[in-house]
Amino acid sequence: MDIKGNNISIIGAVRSGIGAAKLAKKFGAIPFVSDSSDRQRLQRSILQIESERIDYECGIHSEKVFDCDFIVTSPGIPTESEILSKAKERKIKIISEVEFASWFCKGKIISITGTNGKTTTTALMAHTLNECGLKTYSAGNIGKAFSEIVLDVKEEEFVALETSSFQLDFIDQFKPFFSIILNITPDHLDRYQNRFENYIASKIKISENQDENDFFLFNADDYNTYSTMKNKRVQKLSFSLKKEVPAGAYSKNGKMFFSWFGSTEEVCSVTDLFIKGEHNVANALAVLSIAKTLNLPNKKIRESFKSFKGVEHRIEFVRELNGIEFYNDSKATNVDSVTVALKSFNKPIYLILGGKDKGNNYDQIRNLVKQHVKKIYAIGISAQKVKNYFAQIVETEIKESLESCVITAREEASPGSVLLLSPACASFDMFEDYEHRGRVFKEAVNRLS
Ligand code: UMA
Repeated sequence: MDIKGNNISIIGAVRSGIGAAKLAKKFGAIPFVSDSSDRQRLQRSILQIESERIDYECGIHSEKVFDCDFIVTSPGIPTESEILSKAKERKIKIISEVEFASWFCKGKIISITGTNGKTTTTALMAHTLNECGLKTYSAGNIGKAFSEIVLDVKEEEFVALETSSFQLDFIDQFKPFFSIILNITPDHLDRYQNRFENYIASKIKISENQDENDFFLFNADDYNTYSTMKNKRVQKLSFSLKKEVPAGAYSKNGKMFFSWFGSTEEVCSVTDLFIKGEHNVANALAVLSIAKTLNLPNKKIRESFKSFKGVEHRIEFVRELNGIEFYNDSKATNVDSVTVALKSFNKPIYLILGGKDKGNNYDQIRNLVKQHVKKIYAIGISAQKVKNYFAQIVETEIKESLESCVITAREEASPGSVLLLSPACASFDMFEDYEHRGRVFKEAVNRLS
């Protein structure tokens, strides 16, 4: 794609925005970065932008944004935000940062979306393919902008790209070699006009440009992942925890199988997988489907499943103190993820819940909370909503900070129980992002003596 001499306005000046601006400059375009946060909040970004001699503004989105050939937007900018609405009114082309980066990708993209399990699957995918000798980068929503690594990727190499619905909202020609939808349950409804079908439509876009040379892998146990799929050209694979599939992977009687239109082989046992829980078996089946489609050896796949120890902030064990175990599940930004976390323990749980609510309905975890949770500590701007809902079922206390939750839980919890941060909400009311929230939690836990 020739962008030489193009004026490109980039909205957002953190990971995606800076990555895109540097990439644009490298290919001879003239980037202009605009971020509505103030200078103080963007200190680190500004240092980078200035050192690259890239033009920028902060604290405002001025008219200058519209003086461009097209806009590259960061995933954190809501589709209905003032700046993007105005750009749409003026008929300026808007693309997402992953779309932009994909124009320069020489290797093959494995794009992974889904409401839950994206990060673990992306990390396991990169780990497995690398262990099998295929150089694979991981990028995207997992924490590293695609633009930052795209030029490192050689033709014969792969990128496991965690792709959120926010990143898919403004794709145009984005064409992965493998696209994967792990599952779709209601999430981010505040960004999708409270309409689940809009969120599904955003996820399904992952495959819209794929053709007969590409593969679409869906979850045969989750109707939403394939029901609205209209692409007839792409080759379809699926995975299932419940039934045999014609092409793809499934689990049966504690074993994982790969099938390819009539021939089936056993690849490994469920117990080979170090990371626990049924949800992780499903994630591993997705990885296995891709690894076997690429003809990778069973022995290496098995070994990589054994050696993969999981990802930070996802039911991450922090420490044990006086018989109380502390777990960081800051990545649980929706009710579905909390369901998975609550099912992963058979010990009494002290649960930290709350933050920036995205339209949560807690009915789904009502019974689980009743069965497993001893007490809830409610935090963030949704603390009162959490208390209103749960106080009838279990003791619920509003707390001002994560640190005070940790200190109180340490006093109140008895040996043999778990303190779990699994907030069901976004973090932006109190923290920079869920990773920041997880780090603050771990620091508080590690300070206990
Ligand atoms: N901003 C504006 N104008 C606006 C609104 C926001 O300028 O109208 C600015 C803010 O002031 C801020 C910047 O936009 O400075 C933030 O943009 P961003 O949130 O997109 O920041 P990035 O660092 O680029 O992070 C994004 C993803 N963030 C989101 O999707 C919210 C990161 O996913 C991702 O790792 C990163 O790109 C690299 O690809 C985070 C996330 O929370 C981890 N994702 C959500 C999730 O997992 O639930 C989807």
